[in-house]
Amino acid sequence: MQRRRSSCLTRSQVFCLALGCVRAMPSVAQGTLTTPSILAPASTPAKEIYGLSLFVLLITGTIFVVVGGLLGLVIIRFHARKGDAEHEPAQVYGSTQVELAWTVIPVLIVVVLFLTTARIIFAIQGAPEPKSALDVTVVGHQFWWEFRYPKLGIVTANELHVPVSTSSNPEPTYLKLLSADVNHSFWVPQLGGKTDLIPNHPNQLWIDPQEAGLYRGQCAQFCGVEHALMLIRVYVDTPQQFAAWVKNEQQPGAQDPAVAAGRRVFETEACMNCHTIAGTAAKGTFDPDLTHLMSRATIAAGAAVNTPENLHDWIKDPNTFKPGALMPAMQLSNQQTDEVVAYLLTLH
Ligand code: HEC
Ligand SMILES: [Cu+2]
Repeated sequence: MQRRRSSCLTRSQVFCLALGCVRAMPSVAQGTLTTPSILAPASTPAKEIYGLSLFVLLITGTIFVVVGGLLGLVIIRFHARKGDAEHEPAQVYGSTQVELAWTVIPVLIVVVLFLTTARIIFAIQGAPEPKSALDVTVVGHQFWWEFRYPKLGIVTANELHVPVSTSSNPEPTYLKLLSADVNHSFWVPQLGGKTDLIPNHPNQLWIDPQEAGLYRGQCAQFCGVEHALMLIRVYVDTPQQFAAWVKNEQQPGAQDPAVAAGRRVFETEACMNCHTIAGTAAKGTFDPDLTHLMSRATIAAGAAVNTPENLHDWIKDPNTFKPGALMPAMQLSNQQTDEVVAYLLTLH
């Protein structure tokens, strides 16, 4: 069981941080993973942004080579040599042609960069939402994600499921971004650009992942103590997988009489003031919906793998693997903790 990530970074990880990619960063709950790199886009907006960054790199790279080359040439060819007369070279002042050239050329370059960037921003933001699109409302919370599917009647947390969107069967997902508290930022590098979740200012983001798989991301806006463990997992499902997931999520919570003791703990120890389990008296909407807790691979926004031991440790004291998490340590006895975990384990 991996509890805390190592605090020292390797040189490649520091390099990655500097580049803004989460590439070789350590992560719990690995499984089958794609690399969360901006260099491997898998959805139209991410591809457009990647293309734009290559274009900008090409232009700025060319400027670097030309300026650096000229500088090198001048240093080598015209440096002072032994025996040179000790007087200043001819001073040229006020050449209209030179001044025009170094004003007009940079202005043209900036205009080109501005127009290409603006074109891509408008093309992405202005893309009309097709009828086949899936709507999801994303609510950022300190330090986890709420995902609501209004048309499907589903509420879940931290692990977003969306269908794959192919050219023959386009099914993009439109995310409405809200915040319950402070500013957050939704960023799954392979699927789209960073977009902020701002209180009282709904934002929108769309993705159309073209290959099934698991895509990772994280909150990209400092939002408080545990910001670093506010991870995102996007499961891009095949149509069959997605239909099966939707069907399961639409069921009410399990009602297994064998775990009635645990359910009682849940309903009497304040858990239900914060959490919902559909089909029971637990209707708290402040914190993650637990109706289908066991359908998730991780808990606490990717901070730990969803195992019985980790659930136990989490309920004993959430600070064990997520210092600063806003769930209180509930001071349950060991027996109560075991009972409530046994109950949670039935919530498939
Ligand atoms: C004051 C509100 C509050 C109470 C009371 C509370 N929780 Fe939580 N719970 C939270 C918050 C907030 C999170 C999300 C923390 C995070 O990921 O940063 C959470 C997360 C969880 C998770 C992980 C869910 C997921 O998918 O990540 C489980 C399981 C859980 N709580 C179980 C319980 C149980 C069992 C009790 C009662 C013994 C309980 N909680 C009481 C606020 C609460
Ligand atoms: Cu955040």
